[in-house]
Amino acid sequence: MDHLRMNGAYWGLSTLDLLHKIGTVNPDEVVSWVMSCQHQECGGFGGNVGHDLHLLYTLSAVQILALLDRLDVLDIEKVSDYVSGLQNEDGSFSGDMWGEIDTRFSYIAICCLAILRQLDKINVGKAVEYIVSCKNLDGGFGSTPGGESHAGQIFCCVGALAITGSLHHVDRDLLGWWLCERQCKDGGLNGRPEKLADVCYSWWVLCSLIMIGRVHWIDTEKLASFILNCQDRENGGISDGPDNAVDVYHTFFGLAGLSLMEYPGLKSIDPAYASPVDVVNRIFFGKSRIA
Ligand code: GRG
Repeated sequence: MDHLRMNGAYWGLSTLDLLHKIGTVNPDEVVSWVMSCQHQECGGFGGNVGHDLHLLYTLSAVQILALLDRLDVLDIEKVSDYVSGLQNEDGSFSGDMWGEIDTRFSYIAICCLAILRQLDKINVGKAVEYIVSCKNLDGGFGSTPGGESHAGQIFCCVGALAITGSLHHVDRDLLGWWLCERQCKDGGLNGRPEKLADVCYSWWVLCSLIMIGRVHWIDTEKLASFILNCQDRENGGISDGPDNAVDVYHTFFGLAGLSLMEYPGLKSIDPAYASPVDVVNRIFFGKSRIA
């Protein structure tokens, strides 16, 4: 998991914050490690020290710094130049210099630049146009035009459209129908038809339903029970399904799903930015360390 450590840090630290336990880590140590993963020549971040840079790890680094209210350590110009430089002519985004294109990267770039308040560095209209070109007849979205609808990609497309104020491109009833069909008999959600339920879709599906105002179309009580049933009562973590091995990815997305359902004792998480609501409010409305 070495190459994914930046994501692991985002999942773990966000989980702690949702549990009101972020105080258990030393923020200076985290910030210093995050910054040691940055590539000085262009501003992007790798998944670990000495690893290749990619948009995904760059967003995780920015989200971690925002969580700790330490965006001031960033050279905002440099990071946002790296992100915006990955936009292509047709509005899509590549994930890194090797050029793979995917709507995940559109979301990542848009979310990252919004947090850095640098969205004006890209052609937002074309970015939205590309995302809309990945919409399918079933109301869902795929990774590229014509790609199969998948709950993970739907989160990315709906999230990017929400951040850019473009949700009018979504057919809420049609997409809401496809998304609510993801609830399985055991109460859990799957990512596409005929697949098993997996705790991570408690995030990808649920927050998409929230963003389009159709969350009342699923049974949230049954979903909460499914997630709680995937918690390992001995070590506390959450797994993808009942009785499986736990990991930090499913622990975060399980908890984030519970937070979206206003489970007692948890901080609220923002469905579009995938960061705690108070962090998002601090970035956009509050006193943050960047001017
Ligand atoms: C900041 C929250 C956040 C995300 C960053 C990387 C990214 C943007 C989003 C990823 C969205 C995505 C595609 C999630 C799905 C991941 C997953 C479990 C894929 C496996 O899908 P299938 O259908 O297999 O091949 P399953 O396991 O569902 O049977």
